[in-house]
Amino acid sequence: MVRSRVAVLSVALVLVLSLAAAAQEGIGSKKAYPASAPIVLDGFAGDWGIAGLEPTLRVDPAFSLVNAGAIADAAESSADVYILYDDEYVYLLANVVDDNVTGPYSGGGSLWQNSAIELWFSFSGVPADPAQYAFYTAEDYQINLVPMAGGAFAPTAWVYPAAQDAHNINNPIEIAARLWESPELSGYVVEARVPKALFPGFSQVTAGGTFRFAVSLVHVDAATAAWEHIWTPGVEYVTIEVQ
Ligand SMILES: [Ca+2]
Ligand SMILES: [Ca+2]
Repeated sequence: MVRSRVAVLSVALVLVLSLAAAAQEGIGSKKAYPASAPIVLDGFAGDWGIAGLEPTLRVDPAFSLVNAGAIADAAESSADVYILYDDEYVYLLANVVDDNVTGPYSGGGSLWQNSAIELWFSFSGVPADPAQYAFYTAEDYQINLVPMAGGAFAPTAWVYPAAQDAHNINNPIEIAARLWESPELSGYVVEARVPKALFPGFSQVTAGGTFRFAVSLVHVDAATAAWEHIWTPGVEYVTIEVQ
């Protein structure tokens, strides 16, 4: 009897684990690669050499967690995020689909209310999830990249939480962006680079290293102006393996 109960439990556990695996399918390669050529920050991704490469993480309401508002489909809000690196920099690229790119706010304290891509890095391993600001060390970051600020096209990077404000002096994260439109979709591309020497922990982005990472998008609903938010994998980190 005991044995069969164990067997049933094992089958149930395997089922739960396969469902969890299925829920993660498509979220991306969870890998960061070395840059094979110089990256030029110009809003165009042709220099990234990523043709045929799966994104590091992908955000899509088909499998990501919408934890504020309602996001109907990938045409409303979704993104492909890539991470490359070399000895000096960690390079960040996001191709964001957004049907209402907007940025009325300026100033770091309110930039998170604009259309944004939010990149959550934990190099310390201390915070249990990216929302645990109280447990952030000097090696944990939220980096927001916005194409618009103050109501105009003004690509801006901002580091949170407030304990990391020293990283916002003189804008050490260089950024470029480009708004785009196709007949069916609209959105933006952002490229940025983080200087490893100025950001403790980023030196772990080197061959054989690992770090914890998550991505979220801020979307402002086109009809209601509601602030909406979607996460991959959720309000939690995934481990990225550096190639
Ligand atoms: Ca470029
Ligand atoms: Ca919506």
